[in-house]
Amino acid sequence: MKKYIVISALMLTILIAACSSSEATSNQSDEISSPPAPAKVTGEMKTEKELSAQASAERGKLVEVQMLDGNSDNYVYEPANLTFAVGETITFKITSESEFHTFTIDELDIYETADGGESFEFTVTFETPGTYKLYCVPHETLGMIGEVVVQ
Ligand SMILES: [Cu+2]
Repeated sequence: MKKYIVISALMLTILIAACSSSEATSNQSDEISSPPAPAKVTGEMKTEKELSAQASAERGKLVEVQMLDGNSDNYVYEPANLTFAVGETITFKITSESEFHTFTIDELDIYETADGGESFEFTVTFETPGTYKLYCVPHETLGMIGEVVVQ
């Protein structure tokens, strides 16, 4: 008796499947004839060249400043006088000869440092015209000063 019920249940399932199979088939062919629309790509695709151009635009012009101390009583920035245009973006590469130095401009909230023999890079966009004093915190009194003019 149990077996009979199981079999008739099976038959019923097959019947239902057979009845709806034509619908299923037509659904399937619909899917094949009209594949889903491709996913939309949002944002701009950029080539590596464009990306590196963008990166260098953000970095602006590279300006190297040596922070010299080799002649122990002569602490200097080289160059010590720098002039930039308002709105100009500059990436500074400061390189210390052999001691710890700072590249400090109080009015512009710039306080960057380099250990002896090391370089450090940072990017600044000059927004306000003016004449700014550059100095090295440990060596200001020894004359390690400079001037940054933004005009
Ligand atoms: Cu110094």
